[in-house]
Amino acid sequence: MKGRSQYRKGKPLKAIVVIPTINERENLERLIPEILAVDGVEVLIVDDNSSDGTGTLADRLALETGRVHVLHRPMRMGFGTAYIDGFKYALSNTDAQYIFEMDADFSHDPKYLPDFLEAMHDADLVVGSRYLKGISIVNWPLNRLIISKMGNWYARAVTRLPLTDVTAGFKCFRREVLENIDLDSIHSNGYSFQIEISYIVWKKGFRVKEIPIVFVDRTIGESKITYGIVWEAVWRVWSLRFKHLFARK
Ligand SMILES: Nc1nc2c(ncn2[C@@H]2O[C@H](COP(=O)(O)OP(=O)(O)OP(=O)(O)O)[C@@H](O)[C@H]2O)c(=O)[nH]1
Ligand SMILES: [Mg+2]
Repeated sequence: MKGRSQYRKGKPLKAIVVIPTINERENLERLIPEILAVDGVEVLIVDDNSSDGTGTLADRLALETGRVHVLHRPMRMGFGTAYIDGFKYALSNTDAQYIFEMDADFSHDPKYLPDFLEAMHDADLVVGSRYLKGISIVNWPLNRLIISKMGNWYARAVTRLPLTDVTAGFKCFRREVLENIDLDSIHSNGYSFQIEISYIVWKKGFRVKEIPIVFVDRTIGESKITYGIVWEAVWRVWSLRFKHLFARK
């Protein structure tokens, strides 16, 4: 894998936002300037050889801004492994104190980045929840909402993870958290990636906290969710529960 090395000299970087992408050119073009408007924040795009030129756009933004890093992977390999590769890159190539997960499709509004950073003062992982204050999801069809709600209830019942939104994908990790978990032990690749990583962090005894976010369904580009991803989450929570049942915290 190749990528760009650290740009910033002297002052440690406050945060890096890791964004996995498949065909998100139009979204990325608008999203990156909004993220870079936040001081002390850089972006890492993990692109799986998008056919719409997302990777080329990311390279151009890297050159133009000096605050964008790009990891190119040869083919679509799932967003779970994209995050793992992105985290490893962020740990070895930057000195970022905080490492974010974020989707490229504006479901995760960059306006919340300062709220996350504020919440990190007394937490090791902050999760942006769609269910902390009722239901704050805009434009989802009812069936999608029901699947998400039931999935959350089910995964919480099996794992006991104390979060209102266990499949949430807008998150911020303290650097030390990612340094202290075994990233190679994570094998989930879809929704269950989000459940698994929060579960491991919580089981290790780190402080996990939620803040409310309003989640807006994508308006540009196509969803990459498949039935396979949903089914992976259904069985994976049991394997998580059993794997960690006898493990030390
Ligand atoms: N690198 C990489 N990125 C991916 C892959 N699958 C999805 N993504 C990205 O992961 C993020 C989340 O994917 P989405 O399709 O938005 O999934 P979602 O948000 O759960 O589903 P929707 O609400 O339908 O959009 C987006 O930025 C995608 O471009 C993958 O296999 N590799
Ligand atoms: Mg999305």
